[in-house]
Amino acid sequence: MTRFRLAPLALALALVAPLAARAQAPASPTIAVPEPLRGVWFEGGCTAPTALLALSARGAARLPADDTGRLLRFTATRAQSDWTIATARGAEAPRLMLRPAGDELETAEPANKTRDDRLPGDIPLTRWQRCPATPLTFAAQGEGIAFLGAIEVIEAGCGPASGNVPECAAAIIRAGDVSGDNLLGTAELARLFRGATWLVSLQAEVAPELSGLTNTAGAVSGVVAARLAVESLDYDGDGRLSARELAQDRATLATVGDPHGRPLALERLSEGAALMRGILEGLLGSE
Ligand SMILES: [Ca+2]
Repeated sequence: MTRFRLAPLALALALVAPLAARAQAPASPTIAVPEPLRGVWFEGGCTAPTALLALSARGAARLPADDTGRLLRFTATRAQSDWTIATARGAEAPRLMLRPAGDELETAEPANKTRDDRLPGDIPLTRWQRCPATPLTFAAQGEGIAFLGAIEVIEAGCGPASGNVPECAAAIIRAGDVSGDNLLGTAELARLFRGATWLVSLQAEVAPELSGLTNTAGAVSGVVAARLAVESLDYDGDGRLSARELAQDRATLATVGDPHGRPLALERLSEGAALMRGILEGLLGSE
């Protein structure tokens, strides 16, 4: 549980720090699920589907209605006959095969040891359909599914391929801005944090009902982390974060200082109260 409470805070830190150092190798434009296949698919009809499959450009989340879900984040895709074979991160480099079947989608999940040139072989195929409206069973997964795409926008803007702070800040705004004002308010940030919590718990193959979305602690900590982020960075006090505020002190690494004064004993400044006391004592020359 602790992990889920910490996840939004971890993301808060990730959002306000340049992500370049944390990101993976630059994504090649060829690593992509074909656009017509992206979006949300259902297995077992639209009234009472048994599973949901969400496909983003570089990821897949499979969510059975009554079991633990699975997250795949792709590092490579390639075409083989009418299939797209996507290979995901992970020690066993799991693969997901996808192909259109009329208006529907067919998938296959090969065993780890099956060679690519033997695919799909006799693996059972799963058929998925689009539904005109979200079946209620999966309504609570919506923010997480949205974040599956949002994290890719952030990665594209913050990875080493772009690698500069203004682009990273703009990508974070783009990923999280719901209202279209190009700013992030508390609710928009909390939504990102809840989505991140969902993704982290899915990655850990934890049951969806334990994920941050439906878990009170996770949801509350998302709001707390969002308030913290807004209060920490909202320099103009409008209650929302702009790309400029996100990039403040990061876009331009600047320090000015003052030639007067003398160094305080920094080891005494490690806590908030000590900080104030240390500064006052330092100013008063009693350190
Ligand atoms: Ca602001």
